[in-house]
Amino acid sequence: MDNLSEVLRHLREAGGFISGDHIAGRLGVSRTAVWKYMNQLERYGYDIDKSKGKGYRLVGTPDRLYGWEIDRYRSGGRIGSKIVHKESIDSTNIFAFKQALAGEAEGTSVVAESQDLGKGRLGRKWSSPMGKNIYLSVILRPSIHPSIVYPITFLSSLAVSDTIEGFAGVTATLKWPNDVLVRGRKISGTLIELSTEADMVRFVVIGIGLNVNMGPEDMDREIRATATSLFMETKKTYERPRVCGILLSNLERYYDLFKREGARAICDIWEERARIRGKHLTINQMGEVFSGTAKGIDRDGAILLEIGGTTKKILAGDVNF
Ligand code: BT5
Repeated sequence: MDNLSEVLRHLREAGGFISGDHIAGRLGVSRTAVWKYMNQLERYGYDIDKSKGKGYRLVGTPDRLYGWEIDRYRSGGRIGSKIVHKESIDSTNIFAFKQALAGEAEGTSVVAESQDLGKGRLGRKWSSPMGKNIYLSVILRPSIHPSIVYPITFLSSLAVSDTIEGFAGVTATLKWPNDVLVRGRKISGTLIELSTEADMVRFVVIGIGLNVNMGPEDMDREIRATATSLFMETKKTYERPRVCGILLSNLERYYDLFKREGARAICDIWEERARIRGKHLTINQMGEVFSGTAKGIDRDGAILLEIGGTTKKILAGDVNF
């Protein structure tokens, strides 16, 4: 892929026509090779003007989450250093999990244009229409005890929330345990899945769904009243590779903090941003309903709820408020 992205870079930097000879010289390949790269780019959906006398000119870029496009907006680092792009897939989490089992390195990320079996938590479905949103899974290999893996969900929500606030100027709110909302509607969710051995985490897959350019007509009926997207909030469409590149960089930043300062640091930031302390919450934990006042977030990501003078610790569930 390297030569191909180099060719693209030259086309972009030229702004107008650039000769095949020039590109061939810079890459140290033949003019025929350059011509083949142009054909390859066209197959990927790039629109290239070819003129016998003047050379090549980039006219259009496809709306696709290709790794080399995402990479233009990433600030380096491990997360996203390798990106696997799929047009359509069952679930990026399922794919990334298999890759991780096969030994794929930390940071490798999987993105897809659509998912047939997009997964939410507890067997729920993640609505994943084609070409509109971001469906991303990242493999992490933190050396931690499984009991503190849960705050990785917070790390993801924080990265999403920074990304959309910085990008679209919307205000994101965090809802325990894994939601990012805008004006009370869900714009993103995270599903983490892990593999453990003995007392260690072998790997974690962070799966993020972020609604970018989806409109009400792209939404399944079940989510029309509860979901939103950047487009719906701002009436603008966004370059998904850019959003994704910035998201990967934000994930890198929070993951670094998690490794350096531990789960508590991430929980503290999340707790503060979610303004959860003192809130009256009703939480449904696998059918059991608890109502009480939130006292904060424990180091393992559990929510502490004061119910009639005693503190109840809840690790998994859904908040209704
Ligand atoms: C989540 O579950 O919020 C986790 C979603 C993770 C999705 C990503 S996409 C990339 C990766 N690959 C996967 O297969 N999954 C991950 P949960 O908290 O259980 O929320 C699920 C609920 O959110 C559903 O029951 C719907 O009510 C709602 N929902 C489904 N699709 C939605 C969407 N696109 N936008 C907003 N809400 C949605």
